[in-house]
Amino acid sequence: MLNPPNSPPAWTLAEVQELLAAPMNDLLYRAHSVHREHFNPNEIQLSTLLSVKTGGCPEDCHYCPQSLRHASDVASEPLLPLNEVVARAQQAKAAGATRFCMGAAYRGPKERDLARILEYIAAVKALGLETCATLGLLDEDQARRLAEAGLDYYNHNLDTSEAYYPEIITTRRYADRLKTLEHVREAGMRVCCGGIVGLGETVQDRAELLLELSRLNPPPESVPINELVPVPGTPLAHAPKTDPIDFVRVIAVARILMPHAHVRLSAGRSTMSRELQALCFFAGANSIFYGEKLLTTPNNDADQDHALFAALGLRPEAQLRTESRTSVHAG
Ligand code: SAM
Ligand code: DTB
Ligand code: SF4
Repeated sequence: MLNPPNSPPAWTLAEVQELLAAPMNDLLYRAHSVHREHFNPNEIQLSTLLSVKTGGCPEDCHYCPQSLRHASDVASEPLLPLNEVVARAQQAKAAGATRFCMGAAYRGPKERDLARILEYIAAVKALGLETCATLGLLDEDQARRLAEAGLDYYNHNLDTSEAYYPEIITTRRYADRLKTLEHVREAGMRVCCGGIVGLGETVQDRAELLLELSRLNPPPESVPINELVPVPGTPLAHAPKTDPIDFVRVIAVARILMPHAHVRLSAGRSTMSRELQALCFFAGANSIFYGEKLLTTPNNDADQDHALFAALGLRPEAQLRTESRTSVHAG
């Protein structure tokens, strides 16, 4: 699908760089204004993650504890049984999540595993949850089958700029990721695509990533902005911590460039103060990963998050709306 004729003009790299460098109050004011135009500023969407296939990944992403090539403590485990995935999705729904995201440590899914993943998707969707999966590279046929099974979103991150990508991942190309995103779109699924801040990238790399995300046509419906979780044993274990102000700038610019997207404050949240998270929400983040674990690393626990929502007057997006949108009712 092409941009409609009345869509706003595309951003240039210089403009995005200017936004990232703008006086903070100007940037926050602008991002928050865009946010209010398109969303209820006091509502937040909750996605729960489950690693359905952990570790043993052949790729070499320098940030990732699940790569076979790094000496992290994450062991390789087999694909989870269907009943375990359904039980975890039921727990996520009972805790208030509206979306359940299943992650697998693959370069791309193998046929035998895909058959079981298609079963997960149908079963999770039947609970009245939105479904999301992140399984690495897909071909056209795999994307079509995932969509047919009821997959609402596919998460596939660009992670960083095209120029910096080979410094972080050498086992696949940026173009491979873009191709998978095309297959996901052609199959009719919604796209969840974002990146990581703190990989040693420059501000220009951040601008290029944000621009690339905004130029996906159409832009992603969900944009996860991760802060690197430095995991012992990975090549980025000792990467310097990102300045929190610079992290908020990335959130704000994502909001301005992709006004209709849910911008997700993603990995890294467990080491962020409540005040920093509040600033991210003001800058336009309106989604989080919810539940005590991301894929292999800890996340904030639900009680902490509810206390934060109460302090900020934030309301989780209602499940009811999800159910009416998907026309599936809880069993
Ligand atoms: N294997 C599939 C792939 O890479 O597309 C799906 C799972 S992979 C773990 C999903 C995403 O998690 C990556 O694209 C990356 O953005 C994020 N991620 C992985 N390790 C991370 C870390 N240590 N810190 C922050 N984000 C991380
Ligand atoms: C995304 O952008 N972040 C999530 C999800 N998509 C799959 C993953 C974060 C992983 C953090 C490291 C870990 O827990 O293994
Ligand atoms: Fe594998 Fe995904 Fe981790 Fe890369 S990010 S090593 S592809 S699990």
